[in-house]
Amino acid sequence: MRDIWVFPFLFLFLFLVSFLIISCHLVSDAAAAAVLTTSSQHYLSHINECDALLQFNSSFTVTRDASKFQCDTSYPKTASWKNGTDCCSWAGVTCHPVAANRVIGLDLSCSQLKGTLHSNNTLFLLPNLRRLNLAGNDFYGSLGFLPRFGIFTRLAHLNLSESNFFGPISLEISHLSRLITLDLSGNFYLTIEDRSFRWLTHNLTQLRELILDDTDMSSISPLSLANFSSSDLTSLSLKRCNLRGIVPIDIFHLPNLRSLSLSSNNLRGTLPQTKNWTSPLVYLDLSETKFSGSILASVGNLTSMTILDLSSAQFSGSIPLTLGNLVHLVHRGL
Ligand SMILES: *[C@@H]1O[C@H](CO)[C@@H](O)[C@H](O)[C@H]1NC(C)=O
Ligand SMILES: *[C@@H]1O[C@H](CO)[C@@H](O)[C@H](O)[C@H]1NC(C)=O
Ligand SMILES: *[C@@H]1O[C@H](CO)[C@@H](O)[C@H](O)[C@H]1NC(C)=O
Ligand SMILES: *[C@@H]1O[C@H](CO)[C@@H](O)[C@H](O)[C@H]1NC(C)=O
Ligand SMILES: *[C@@H]1O[C@H](CO)[C@@H](O)[C@H](O)[C@H]1NC(C)=O
Ligand SMILES: *[C@@H]1O[C@H](CO)[C@@H](O)[C@H](O)[C@H]1NC(C)=O
Ligand SMILES: *[C@@H]1O[C@H](CO)[C@@H](O)[C@H](O)[C@H]1NC(C)=O
Ligand SMILES: CC(=O)N[C@H]1CO[C@H](CO)[C@@H](O)[C@@H]1O
Repeated sequence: MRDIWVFPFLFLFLFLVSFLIISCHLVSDAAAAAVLTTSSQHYLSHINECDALLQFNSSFTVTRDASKFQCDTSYPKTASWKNGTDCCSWAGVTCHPVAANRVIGLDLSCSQLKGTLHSNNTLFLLPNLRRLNLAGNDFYGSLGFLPRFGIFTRLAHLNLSESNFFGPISLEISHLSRLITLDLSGNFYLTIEDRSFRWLTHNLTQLRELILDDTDMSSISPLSLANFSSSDLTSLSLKRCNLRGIVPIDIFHLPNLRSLSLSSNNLRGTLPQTKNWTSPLVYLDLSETKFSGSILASVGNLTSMTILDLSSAQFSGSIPLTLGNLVHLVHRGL
């Protein structure tokens, strides 16, 4: 009798034990799998970033002509890249100092690259980039500032100067709210439209250097030229941008502006007409504009000035003697 009662309990006990053993295995398998996934994801993302660079490389040809007119010296940095080696050691590539699986910098300026950058390019699989410099190459046929550039939300420095981009820059430029320097100069067929520019000045709150020489800004209202939300703006260069209209006097009161060039635009305006004008400006170029009015004695307050070019503008009256106060001046055009 007793044995008959024990048997089902024993069976149940064995069943429970084996269930526990199996589920323990399942749990530890799951844990092991989780560990594997994170480490292999790290590994994979590294492989993927190096791969992305290799594929990026293979979308271009290398030819001296591509950097011939833009660069004093050029050499093909990608020539030293080798499939199967760690891309962190390749010329022009910088990886994160701690998380060494992340590419955070790519400097291929003046590297003789020639080809079209499409929005499906694997360059856009490098979301951790802080610095990107593709200046001085020939990306002929590459449309403006592709919307895909908007994925680089961590970028602090972007340089696409003299690289043959064309068409309107897309609104996505305003996603790059951590940009400190932006150089799009020398792309003669690149247009910067009013809406994009207004978002740019509004959203790029860390901006210090903005260089847009030789781009087409003909649709921009000069009113927005003094409307930067970044109080750190130190350098603004807009030479030959096809700008027209009246520049607000506020541009001369941007608190940290040290370098300003509005040269060769159809712009009107005056210098500040107050006796107490002070400013950190060291470089001011208003040559070949329609700036007019008198040059007041207070210009002599700008004692750090090294380059002052007011030539071929429409200033009137006599040249103030206080200009002699500008003892650091190395170039002046009046
Ligand atoms: C790099 O090498 C791997 C394996 O050797 C190959 O599958 C891949 O296509 C190569 N990539 C390029 C861009 O040559
Ligand atoms: C980089 O691209 C060039 C031109 O397409 C090619 O000749 C070279 O083999 C590529 N380098 C690597 C490492 O794949
Ligand atoms: C990338 O896009 C361009 C233009 O749309 C196309 O010609 C090219 O074949 C695409 N490349 C790949 C690898 O899908
Ligand atoms: C952008 O790169 C070009 C070419 O290397 C260089 O001449 C220029 O000074 C750079 N712009 C900035 C803002 O550093
Ligand atoms: C402006 O920046 C914010 C914060 O980075 C972002 O969420 C927003 O989409 C940006 N606006 C535009 C128009 O890009
Ligand atoms: C200046 O910026 C403010 C705030 O971003 C905006 O409301 C205003 O329309 C801007 N003015 C011009 C002329 O762009
Ligand atoms: C400069 O003078 C104007 C009046 O001409 C005055 O409103 C302003 O506060 C003065 N600024 C400084 C920095 O003294
Ligand atoms: C702060 C400063 O240097 N102010 C001078 C600016 O220039 C005018 C005219 O030369 C002087 O009167 C101010 O003292």
